[in-house]
Amino acid sequence: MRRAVCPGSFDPITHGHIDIIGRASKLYDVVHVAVMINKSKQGMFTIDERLDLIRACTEEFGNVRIDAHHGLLVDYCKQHDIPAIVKGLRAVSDFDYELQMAQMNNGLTGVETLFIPTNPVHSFLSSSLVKEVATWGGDVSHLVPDPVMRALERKLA
Ligand code: COD
Repeated sequence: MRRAVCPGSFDPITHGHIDIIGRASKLYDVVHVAVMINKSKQGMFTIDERLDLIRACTEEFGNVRIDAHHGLLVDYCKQHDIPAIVKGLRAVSDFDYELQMAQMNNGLTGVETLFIPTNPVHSFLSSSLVKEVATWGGDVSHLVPDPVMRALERKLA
């Protein structure tokens, strides 16, 4: 069984994330989506809310498993026998940090990182910008799926 993990904060999941998860789900038998818990970073959505939104937005793929993990990504990979991390790359600005993480993770346990280039229509898209624009009343309905849009409206009401 070929497994990979798409890790992230997913606060909240956007069309950019979903595009990468969907493309990974065609390449692997099972794709784990792991919400990495960072206790020093206060998110807009709780971990449970993020998991529910990811579940609602990835059901269509049929081979996606959703988890939360506190700790190192390489430990999550070890626990679930996952040899590959799949990440999306938006721009050169992503590359520097992603390369460092990929090399660190590979040095720690030998896990490989594979990069999928973002769909150009999502190259400017991040969860942070979605939250900022939505907080100030801007329309983000084209950037996130309906369940996320409804959850944002409830949060910001
Ligand atoms: N298009 C394509 N891909 C996208 C887009 C987009 N518009 N937006 C996001 N992505 C992809 C990127 O691959 C990104 O890496 C991933 O989705 C997740 O994005 P975010 O913003 O939800 O999550 P990040 O960047 O905050 O996630 C960082 C991690 C949580 C993955 C990282 O910090 C981590 O692995 N932490 C665990 C602790 C650990 O192991 N630390 C040591 C690292 S060496």
